[in-house]
Amino acid sequence: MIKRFYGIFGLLLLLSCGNNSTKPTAEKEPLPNIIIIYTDDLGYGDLGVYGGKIPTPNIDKLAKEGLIHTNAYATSATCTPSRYSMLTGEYAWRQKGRGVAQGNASSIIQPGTQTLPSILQKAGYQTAVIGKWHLGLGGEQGPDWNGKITPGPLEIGFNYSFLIPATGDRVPCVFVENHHVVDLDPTDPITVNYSKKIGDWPTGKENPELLTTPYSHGHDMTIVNGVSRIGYMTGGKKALWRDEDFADVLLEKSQHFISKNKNNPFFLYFSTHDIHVPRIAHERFQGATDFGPRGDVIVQLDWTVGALVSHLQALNLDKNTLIIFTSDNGPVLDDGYVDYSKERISNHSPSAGLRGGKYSAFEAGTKVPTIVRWPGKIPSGITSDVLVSQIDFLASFAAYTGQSIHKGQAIDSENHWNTLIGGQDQARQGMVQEAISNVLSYISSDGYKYIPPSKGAKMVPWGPTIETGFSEIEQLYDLKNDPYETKNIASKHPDIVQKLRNTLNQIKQQ
Ligand code: NG6
Ligand code: CA
Repeated sequence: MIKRFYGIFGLLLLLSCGNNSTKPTAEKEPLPNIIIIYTDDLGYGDLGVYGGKIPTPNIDKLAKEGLIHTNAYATSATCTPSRYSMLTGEYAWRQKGRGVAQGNASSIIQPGTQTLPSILQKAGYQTAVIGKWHLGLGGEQGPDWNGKITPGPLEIGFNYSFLIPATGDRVPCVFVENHHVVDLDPTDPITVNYSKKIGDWPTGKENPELLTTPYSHGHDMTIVNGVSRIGYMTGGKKALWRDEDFADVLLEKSQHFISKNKNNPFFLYFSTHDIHVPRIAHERFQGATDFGPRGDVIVQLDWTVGALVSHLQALNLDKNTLIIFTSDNGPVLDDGYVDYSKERISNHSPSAGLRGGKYSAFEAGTKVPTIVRWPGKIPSGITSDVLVSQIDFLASFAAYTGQSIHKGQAIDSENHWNTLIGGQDQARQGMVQEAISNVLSYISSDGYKYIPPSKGAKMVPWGPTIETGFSEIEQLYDLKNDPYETKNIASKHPDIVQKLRNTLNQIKQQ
């Protein structure tokens, strides 16, 4: 159902969104620029417009000028599989090796795969990914940090890439621009190892006194910039990043890409580091809130979004740019560093009360804030509770830009363009959701969620305040009437359980 909070002009606009009249035609409209702002670990309740207490005025403004989705999902409760699915239109769990990737993993998306950027590239867009990648780089042996790093984003449809190769908490702590590490001194080559210590750089385990951000679990290997990471590295001193500069560097690269492409359609996959761990905001945002570093990086993220929109406005690109703002998975407080997120959470609920969190099969794992703003095309101030999955971005944009999808590619992606932009449309019938340990559940468009039995631990082992959602018995929740998943109604509705179980098994076998 679409709720309308706008006048007659907006209504006319919305009605015109409801059919295919937003499809560009040669004489009518130019293709819009597309920006996906993909945040990391931002919860359903973390923004002001979703009830959050941490100030996010710029993102709230973005939302109020467009459409707020209240029933939108990432495909997975962790990063790599959500990103894989969004970019390829195929559920990540269909093949092994697409779980949370190490920092030296080889490319997970193979060249030749049709992707969201490759489709838009074919439609005439200049495409870029700027920010966190976490989908592996290089061939079977992994990335050659000291040479040409390929294959990577440029081989699957991006014209430009500027990457945090994996995550901020994994080595190597260097940026990769297109095929090369930025500022690498060839006389000081980088070595990376994920199983044993190499070189003589201190580690968190051996030298905790050197840490400015102590670790709480994992993350006790090589220290870079006062933070111990996952994995060991040595070399590449000149190329090392400063975590405090992530937001500024990524914004600057994005602004540059936008300016350079102001006269042609562009697609920017702007993948922020915020608000993943380690949460180290720039000095000017440190202490910006009483919520600790997690609050600071949310404020920094909000500032980034404001600056990006201002840049579009300054170039007069604002009206013809469709922005999607969303997150790769749900929230977590202690994700391996002592940053007092839990102690300082106060009355803010990162999941807006949804059960679970990052990693979990419960709702907070994958239900994410999702905002779509497209001035002049999407009326301001509307909300939609129609089911939306990020896996449908690919087919929806392909349909909108008139591109075809090859047989056998993007097999799980469906065109729900009108739903995405707030028009009336048939929702997808349902979707598969992935939690840690490859536990898959199914959510139907009429709001039932089926979680099959699984043997895993009830609480996330390294984040003991998050419920995994795993149980040895079948679970069924009526999300429309029980969004917080308080009552397992499986035994009362064996018919629904059977139907959803069968559907899930069928999709798994496709
Ligand atoms: C976990 C890390 C966590 C985070 C996560 C990936 C430990 C103990 N925990 O293994 O800190 O890096 O992987 O997060 O190492 S994600 O958002 O990229 O999926
Ligand atoms: Ca994430």
